[in-house]
Amino acid sequence: MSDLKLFVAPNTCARVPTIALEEAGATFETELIRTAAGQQQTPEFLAINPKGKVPTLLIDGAPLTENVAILTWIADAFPEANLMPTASGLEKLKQTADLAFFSATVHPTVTRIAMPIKFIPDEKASFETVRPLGMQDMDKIMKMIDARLEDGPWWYGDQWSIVDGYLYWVWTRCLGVGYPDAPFPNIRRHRELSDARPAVQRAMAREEVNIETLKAEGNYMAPK
Ligand SMILES: N[C@@H](CCC(=O)N[C@@H](CS)C(=O)NCC(=O)O)C(=O)O
Repeated sequence: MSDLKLFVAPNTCARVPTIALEEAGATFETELIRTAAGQQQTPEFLAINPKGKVPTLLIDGAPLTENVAILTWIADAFPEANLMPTASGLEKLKQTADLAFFSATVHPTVTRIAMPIKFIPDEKASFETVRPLGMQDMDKIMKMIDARLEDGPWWYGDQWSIVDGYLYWVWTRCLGVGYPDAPFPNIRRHRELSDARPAVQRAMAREEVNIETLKAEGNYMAPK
């Protein structure tokens, strides 16, 4: 059994591997990175991940970065947890495409909605321009995802997978900054079912502890 440490920050995409590890029943430690205070850019953290990002998973002390790789590693390391449907050849590559879709298409759209200030260094202007355009693109994405879940409840039908963990993070992140859920009944159902999963609850409880720590330190940046 590998020694696992996951570098995390609340509300970020580090929620996805946290859920995956909880679903796998893994024994793991999380370490909070204070992103609002710039801890991801310190020499100590950059020595672990030169990209200065969470999540980063230390596997027996060796860092693995990028959600697509981290989630794939977790699924392979805990086969009995069935975190992805069994597949090979083209079907396996389609699963990689699903993870890459969330990482490379949906996540950057989340950033435009949730952190528009990253694109225009004027908060008011960013809320008035970047966010609405991000919302428009997100509507197209969510419409497609909602249609995919019609026969659900999960991305791959009856079987929960780490793609569902990814959707859960994206969706909750969007709702946290006022994205409307009314037009997407199947994603709403997905969220309710996800909230009821003990592993998701344990992952969110870990985040809650970190939020309280950040608040106590004055380092918490609430979504707005
Ligand atoms: N492509 C990376 C993206 C990682 C990423 O953007 N992480 C964000 C949090 S969601 C982060 O660390 N932000 C801190 C920063 O950019 O300073 C992945 O999928 O793992």
